[in-house]
Amino acid sequence: MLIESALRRAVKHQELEVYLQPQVNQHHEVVAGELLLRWTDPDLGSISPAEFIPIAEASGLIIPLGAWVIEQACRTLRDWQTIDALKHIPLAVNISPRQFRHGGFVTQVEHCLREAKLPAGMLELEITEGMLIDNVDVTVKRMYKLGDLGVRFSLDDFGTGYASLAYLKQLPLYQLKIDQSFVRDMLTDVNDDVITQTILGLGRNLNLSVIAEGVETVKQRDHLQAMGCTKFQGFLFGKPAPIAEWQARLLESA
Ligand code: G
Ligand code: G
Ligand code: MN
Ligand code: NA
Repeated sequence: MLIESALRRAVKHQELEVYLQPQVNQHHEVVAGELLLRWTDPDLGSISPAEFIPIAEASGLIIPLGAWVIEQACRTLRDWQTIDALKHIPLAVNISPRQFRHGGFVTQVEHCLREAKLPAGMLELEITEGMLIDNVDVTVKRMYKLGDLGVRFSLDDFGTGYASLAYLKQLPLYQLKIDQSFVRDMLTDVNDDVITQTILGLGRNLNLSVIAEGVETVKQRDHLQAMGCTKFQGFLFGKPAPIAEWQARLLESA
């Protein structure tokens, strides 16, 4: 309750921050970014989204908060359209189930995209398998509507949920994100290695992009690359940092 009221105030006064974590190709070039919320309360200190997102979901605060993150994404993308070194970098936003199911969601995204005048494919939404269990028909319809607006979808934490593989061919998906738990244990646990390999094969056969998350070591990167993985995200390539900080770094290295 304490966290909820502090969060309510923080959302109202826009006191949360949006961080960016880069996603790279096999040449370590930044090809996209994921936006991740950060929140430091003056009294409670820094609170992880793993803790406050579920509270935002349960309380409904995720609706204004989630809308704000999408707005930040579209604004950043709009600014980047005028900068050659940045204009080809799409941004991904994590979408929680309640946010996606909210009646105004498609209209909100449409509005942000229209204001920012973005080329198709620049805004990516990360959804989880959990979203594909209830009300699948509504979810699929909504995904196609958003897809028509030029939005791309990634399936986050792939392999950890309960969704049926049959959905992979029904949904307008662009990418699978191999959950970081598989990448973390891949080199020591043969099961995680086989699962990682299987997801990469699934992507190849279904014509979906696949990105490995949580890549922390060169050994993990090399092993993933040997299995045909061409997209990576993790501390090895860059930690989440404020958008402005990554923007400066990207311009420096351009
Ligand atoms: O960045 P970090 O690993 O601390 O994030 C923890 C969890 O919070 C992850 O599951 C991540 O997807 C989630 N998260 C971070 N930012 C957002 C956001 O803007 N919206 C939603 N729905 N989840 C987020
Ligand atoms: O659930 P989702 O995949 O959106 O969450 C991503 C989370 O993973 C973020 O909180 C981010 O801070 C964290 N993360 C990103 N890269 C790494 C990494 O290399 N190692 C670990 N342990 N966590 C990471
Ligand atoms: Mn994510
Ligand atoms: Na993930």
